[in-house]
Amino acid sequence: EFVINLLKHPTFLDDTYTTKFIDTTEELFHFAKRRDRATKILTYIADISVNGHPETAGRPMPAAEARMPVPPKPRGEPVPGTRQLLEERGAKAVADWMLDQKQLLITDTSMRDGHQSLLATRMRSIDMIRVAPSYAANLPGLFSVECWGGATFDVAYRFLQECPWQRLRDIRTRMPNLMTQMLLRASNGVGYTNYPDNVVQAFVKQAATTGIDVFRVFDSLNWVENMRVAMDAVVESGKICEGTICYTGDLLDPERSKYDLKYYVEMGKALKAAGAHVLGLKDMAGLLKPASASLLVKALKDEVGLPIHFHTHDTGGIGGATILAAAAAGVDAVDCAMDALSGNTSQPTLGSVVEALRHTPRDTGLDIGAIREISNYWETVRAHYAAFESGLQAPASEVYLHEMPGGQFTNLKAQARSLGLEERWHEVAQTYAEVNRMFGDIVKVTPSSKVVGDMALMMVAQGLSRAQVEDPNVEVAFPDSVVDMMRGNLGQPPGGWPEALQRKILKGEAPLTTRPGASMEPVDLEAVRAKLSKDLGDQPVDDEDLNGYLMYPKVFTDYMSRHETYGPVRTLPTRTFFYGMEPGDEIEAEIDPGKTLEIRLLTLGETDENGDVKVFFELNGQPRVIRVPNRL
Ligand code: BTN
Ligand code: 3PY
Ligand code: ZN
Repeated sequence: EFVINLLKHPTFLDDTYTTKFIDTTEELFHFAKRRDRATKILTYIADISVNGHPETAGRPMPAAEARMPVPPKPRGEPVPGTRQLLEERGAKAVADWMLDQKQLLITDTSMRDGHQSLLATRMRSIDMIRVAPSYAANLPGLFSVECWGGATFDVAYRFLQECPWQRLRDIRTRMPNLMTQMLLRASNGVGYTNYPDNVVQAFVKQAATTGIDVFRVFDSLNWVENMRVAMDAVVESGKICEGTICYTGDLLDPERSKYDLKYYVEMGKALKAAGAHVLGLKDMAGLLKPASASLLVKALKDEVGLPIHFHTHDTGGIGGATILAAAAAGVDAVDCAMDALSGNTSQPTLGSVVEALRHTPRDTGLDIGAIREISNYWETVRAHYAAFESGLQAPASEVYLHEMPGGQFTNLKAQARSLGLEERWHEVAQTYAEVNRMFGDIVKVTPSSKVVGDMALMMVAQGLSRAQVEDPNVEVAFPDSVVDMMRGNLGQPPGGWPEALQRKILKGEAPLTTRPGASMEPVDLEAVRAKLSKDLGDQPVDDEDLNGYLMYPKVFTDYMSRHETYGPVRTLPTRTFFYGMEPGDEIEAEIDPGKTLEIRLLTLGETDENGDVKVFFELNGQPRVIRVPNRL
């Protein structure tokens, strides 16, 4: 009956259907057994209300008085911004325009790196989508809004039970004048491993179609050779290719001459030759010191000639000073996070950078009142994510020892906690630094940073020293990720891998020294689509779903099967999503534009002899009872 309803539906006949169409077209489900979306959502709320959400169990709760976040009122219609420049004149014109600007251009990272670095990437789409119109109307002078990519892609499917593509589409339509920006791990896509070239190409094409304007492309070992496929795909899409240098080490330290000015300038030139419109300078750990920023930015400006977009983290507490030094040296654009999502392992504070530059030649021209209003919104949003706060109390100079990326720091700390190593955190940090030296002093950023972290945790847990690990006579069981990296599967670092250690780890196996993608067969995309469609019970699979599956097969199909049970839970308020409802609570969920469910939880029954609980709701004024198992 479902199939017949589908075949008869005008949109299906139209040929514009997708799996989202099925999800959002309720009349298809008007037949026996298949539960409607409202029932699915009530089932989710009932389950969470009875059993709690597995991710927030035992974690701090939001304050009882945490209010529903209210976005600032958009002040009129959005005026044209960078997005129109890109649409009308193209990527090269945007780059030329950047070079012509006197003001420092600002990217807001709150919707990606901000929460990735402070709240374990757990921010839900609804909290972003609701404020997007305020960004468009009140801050039309922003250079871009980083809102996609990095870790947000798999976390959306895996932990938030929502579709990352839908998030992008919803943000894009509500911010028609601002460029959206994503972080792309070159051949590693938005994953942790090297994908076949045609998978990377398909992913970039889809991201551009769904709504990304600026692609920041980096490689976790700074290997330009391994960035070309992704960069070419971005250029081909007509969007902005920000070819990116990852900064590591210490530019002024004569003892660490591997990453010196010459190294970065050469890489900048190679990225320009590879087609970059903009040169990204990505200081993922927050290691670039103000004096080094002056030198580096000047050298890159003079010798490469592309506009430079600088990204840093405030982990050590002087990120703002580095931004000001970079601005004085002529950097074109910088990343900041809105005040309430800034500082510590996140980006420096947007409002404070704007204030610091006011009435100077680099005055950003951004409206500080609008910034404060949006930051106040983020402050109330953040209160609902108390469960995901890291507890980090202060910035620390220890970052110059361990060199962990801001996005990894709190994650690794949580991993250490789960292994019972929390008390020994500073030892983990010290060991992380030693592993880096042992691996030959490499760039540490996803996924290479994860490999260094895995090795460090293993050494601390097993009490192994660097000398023991390097000793050919001591048997060591290396983590899989370490073996994989030494095999050459993440590519080559400058100067290659330390040979003796690599030999010990590979036990005689010959490593790959060429680009991993060059020896991977292309994936037969239509065959994968057909198989996925079959696995999903003959649902049509659109390009977005196909690309989600290609990045993360199991994460995607798990998401789809939970979606079948719980429906569009992305539309629930964040407090309800993580904590359910209490008797007397009333919420709204807009499951389609203009179609809103009004949900009241009346009461929770006793657990019956089967271990089930009846939960009594009112749905749009009508009584509904949902039975869920009590698993506590
Ligand atoms: C997630 O992916 O972790 C969040 C989505 C739902 C998990 C559901 S919530 C109700 C039920 N209880 C659990 O412990 N898991 C599922
Ligand atoms: C990511 O790849 O997710 C990062 O944030 C790297 O800095
Ligand atoms: Zn970052």
